[in-house]
Amino acid sequence: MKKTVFSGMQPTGVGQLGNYLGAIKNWVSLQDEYNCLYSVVDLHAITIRQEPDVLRQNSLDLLAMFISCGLDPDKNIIYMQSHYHGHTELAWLLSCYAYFGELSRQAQYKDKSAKNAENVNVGLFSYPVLQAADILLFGTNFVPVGEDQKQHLELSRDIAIRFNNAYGETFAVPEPLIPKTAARVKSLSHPDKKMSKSDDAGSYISLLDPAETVMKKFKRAVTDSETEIRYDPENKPGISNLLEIYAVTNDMTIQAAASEFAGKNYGALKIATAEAVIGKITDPIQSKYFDLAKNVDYLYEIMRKNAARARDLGDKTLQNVKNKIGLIL
Ligand code: AQP
Repeated sequence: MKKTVFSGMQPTGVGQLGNYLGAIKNWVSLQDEYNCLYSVVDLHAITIRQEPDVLRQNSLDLLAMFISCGLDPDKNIIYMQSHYHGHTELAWLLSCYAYFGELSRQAQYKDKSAKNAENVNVGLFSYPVLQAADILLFGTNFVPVGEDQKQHLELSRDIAIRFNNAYGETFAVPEPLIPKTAARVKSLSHPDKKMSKSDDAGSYISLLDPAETVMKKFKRAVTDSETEIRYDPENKPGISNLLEIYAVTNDMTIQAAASEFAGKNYGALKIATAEAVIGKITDPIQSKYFDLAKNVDYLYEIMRKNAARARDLGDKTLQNVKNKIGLIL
């Protein structure tokens, strides 16, 4: 029996380099060995105010981006989170097994509520419970994510274990799959922070940036006032970030990347990193994307078909959970 993998991405944009290197690249590598579900988690995105038309477009675009990055929509279940009610239904049930204290300690909640002080809504607070439902709904064994999601995943595990202890073996307890390199790609303008698609455009590489923009952004990347290229994330976060991006984009170790640039200047590293990224994202990702994005009927067909596949899987868990809790089926 193949094990199950689940992961999701918010349609707050079409994806940035950190999303690709920290998550999607690994999703692609898992698709043959596991039963994988990859979701455009639109219900998570609305914890921050979204323009309705922009959200609709971003959701469709992100779906097209998943496929363009190499995810096969027949092999994997690629779908919109909001197309299967099981996510929100299980989230309510699980919220009765999650504690206020543990949710208020989540770093992302603190971070996002500080950034959106005018809209600290309940959804932002209970986001990790919805995430636990996303994962536990399908008997997920592995969750490939970037490092920023580690704390949320711990919470999903705690909820699963708590429920299993109360009602007997119900949920598989999921393990995170966090890549060794590029688990937290940093912002190009603030290399002490992670790269995010909702930050200012100069700080991240969009997967749809044209080659000239990618080159310009890397050339402007913040480094330090020294001249030596070495991997030292604490003291040289900007240079270490570039080395990491260069290494993972070229499928090599950070050590090999650092020795390749030993004795060279910062400009050489910036240009080589930009070229490596351009090589990765322009073709085949962007060329495939621009073809697919035009084919809206095909994207809708995938969405509908795969939501039904997700429903078939998730409904079994949902019924089991309701029964264990004591709801009449
Ligand atoms: N900088 C990053 N480095 C490595 N992995 C990253 N991920 C995000 N940023 C980096 C991983 O991408 C997956 C999907 O993330 P998400 O879209 O659900 O939300 P996020 O983590 O909040 O990503 P962004 O780009 O920062 O979105 P916004 O700006 O909307 O909040 C996750 O596996 C995440 O770890």
